[in-house]
Amino acid sequence: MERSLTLELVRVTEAAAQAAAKWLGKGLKNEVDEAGTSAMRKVFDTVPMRGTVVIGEGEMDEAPMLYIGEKLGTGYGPEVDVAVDPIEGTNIVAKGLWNALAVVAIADKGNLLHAPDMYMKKIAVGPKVAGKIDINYSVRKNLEIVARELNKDITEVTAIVLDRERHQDIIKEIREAGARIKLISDGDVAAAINTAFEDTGVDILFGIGGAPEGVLAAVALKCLGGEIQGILLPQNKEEEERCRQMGIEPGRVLKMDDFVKGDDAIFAATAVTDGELLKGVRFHGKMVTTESIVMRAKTGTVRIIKGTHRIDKKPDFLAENK
Ligand code: VTB
Repeated sequence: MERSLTLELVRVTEAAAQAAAKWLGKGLKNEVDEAGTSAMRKVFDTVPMRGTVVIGEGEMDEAPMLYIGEKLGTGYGPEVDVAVDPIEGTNIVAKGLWNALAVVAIADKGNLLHAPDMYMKKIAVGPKVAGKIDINYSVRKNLEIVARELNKDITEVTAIVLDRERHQDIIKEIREAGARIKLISDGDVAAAINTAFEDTGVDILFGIGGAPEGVLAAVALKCLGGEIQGILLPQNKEEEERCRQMGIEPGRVLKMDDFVKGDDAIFAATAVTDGELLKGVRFHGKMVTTESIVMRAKTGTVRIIKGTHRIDKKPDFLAENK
């Protein structure tokens, strides 16, 4: 896959983040999603690739854009699988909270797990702990491993968990083990990425989130040398059947290579709102600033890119303040 695609993908996430950021704090999550999705879709038309959406906004009959199976790109260039979450954390943006991202990942055709939209139990860590944890160990045992590998006392280890009723037991176990917790309202992709950066103060992600978000996090962690493990949690017979059709028996632990085969994959994300790693979109009259991360698994190059955008010189869909 051409390395030049890395920068092309940042343009895609920058556009989605800028469009969605206009809706910050308005309490309108559908509008956040529509703005991000439509801006992302338009920029994809300019990317030199032959992409097919494998993780997107829904099935063809339920999503107008970026639906599963949709073809993206100019129609020239490499054939790739595309996973998108135009705005990971629409609620976050609607409330003006932390860590909403516009996210895209691509890999050689056939290499991304086509995870259906269902729940997945996850555990994720950064490079120093990768290869050491096990989703089937107890929470305490995994925390002890993190403490050992990071050379910390367990009381200094910080776990990040979605603030949900279903996580009461995990939260209890983390507290009983003496570790620290960050509870988040949404955004477990950013949470998983943050485990790979010491500065963020986040060491391990536990809990149940969306399976598509698990695949996006896996591409990012592959680039960063971290690790995610997941178990699909079908909620009914139909979801169980979908797992079987994919060749995944319920309960099977998905490892890095199940999420993304090989290492020819690229991940890009732009912050819509502020987070531990990236600053959110800022508006300064005709200028908009963005912060993005883009990385390539093959080389392990990680770039944090600050962008300054002149909206008066942009296509109409990005230049409402023109
Ligand atoms: C998580 C979170 C997402 O969905 O995956 C969550 O990271 C899981 O679903 O930002 P529930 O909201 O049902 O718990 C999001 O919140 C939204 O996609």
